[in-house]
Amino acid sequence: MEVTAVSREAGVWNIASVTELFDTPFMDLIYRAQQVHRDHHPANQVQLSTLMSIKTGACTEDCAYCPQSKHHETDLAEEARIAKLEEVLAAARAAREQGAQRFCMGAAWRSPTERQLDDVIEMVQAVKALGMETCVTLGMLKPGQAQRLRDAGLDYYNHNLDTSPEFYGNIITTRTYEDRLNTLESVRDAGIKVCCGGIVGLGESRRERAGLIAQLANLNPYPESVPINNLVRVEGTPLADVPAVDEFEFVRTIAVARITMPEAVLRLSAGRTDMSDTMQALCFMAGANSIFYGDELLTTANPQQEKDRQLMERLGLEVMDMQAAAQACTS
Ligand code: SAM
Ligand code: DTB
Ligand code: SF4
Repeated sequence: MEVTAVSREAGVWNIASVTELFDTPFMDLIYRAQQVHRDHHPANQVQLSTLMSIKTGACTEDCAYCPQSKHHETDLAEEARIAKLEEVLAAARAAREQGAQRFCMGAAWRSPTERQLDDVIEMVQAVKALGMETCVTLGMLKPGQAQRLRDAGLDYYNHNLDTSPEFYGNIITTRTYEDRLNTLESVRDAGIKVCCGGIVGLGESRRERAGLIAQLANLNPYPESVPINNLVRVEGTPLADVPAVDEFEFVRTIAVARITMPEAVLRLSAGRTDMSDTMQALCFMAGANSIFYGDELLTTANPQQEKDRQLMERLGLEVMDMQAAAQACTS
């Protein structure tokens, strides 16, 4: 059976064409996503990133999903200080021994000060010296700060658009969509690879999910790495009681991201502890090819590493060969 054609105006996705993809019968959509996936990536490989929170909680921003915002009353133990270099190095070494390829460090800041950036730069240099890829997510950056991180050898900067421009105001009021786009531009201009995605299950409609994917796919160029998070509903946040998104709708979101951003590495990100192995396998089938690997995300749980190793073995998934993957993307 022929898969529905999708209109692409001058190579640009719009909400209508992305919604059209979302509306495709499930089997056709997954089939098409698998085809795109196999054309651009090794079919049975998954990239592994380990995440560490280097500064937790007391964040001034009011992101409705986030347990680290000081605007919400959650059970989170806040840390006034940034992690010590030795703590970070110990965690990165352990992650490397467990097989992680990239070490991602996250801080609950609106934006870092130059002093804070000094500390992060030391961390980036030390982790890189272990032979790992590095990623940090520190909030908004000015162009000069992005350049400093690039000079330190940073590989990826994570900064999510989170949702569509239309829905964004329901979720965050302390900084604008434009602010986010400006940081992404600074990161791109500095020559750092962009890790940018969003969250599914904030109470958004399918059209708004399509709006997020269209925004990501229309970034020029689109991000190298795209994390798709399933909302972790944390007690005390305004979104604690939002109904979970239908599982097939989540898988569809992965498939649509795969089709619209063929070369991106797509990360099945937060929310995996609530997913069955079967659901995760469907996400891989739809084109996800990266996970956070480690028993914790920033403040919430992630599947145990042993459980992930077993899942990968049962599915015949291997750790991504980064050199081969880079060649496949440029050939
Ligand atoms: N403060 C920085 C920022 O907001 O860019 C970096 C850390 S922040 C925790 C990184 C990302 O984690 C957010 O953009 C959001 O996409 C994701 N995130 C936070 N809380 C989440 C939750 N409860 N469920 C799913 N994703 C979440
Ligand atoms: C991303 O998109 N997801 C990660 C990472 N980038 C920094 C964070 C998920 C956080 C989930 C909630 C928590 O553990 O605090
Ligand atoms: Fe702060 Fe980032 Fe959480 Fe928003 S998502 S409250 S900016 S840590």
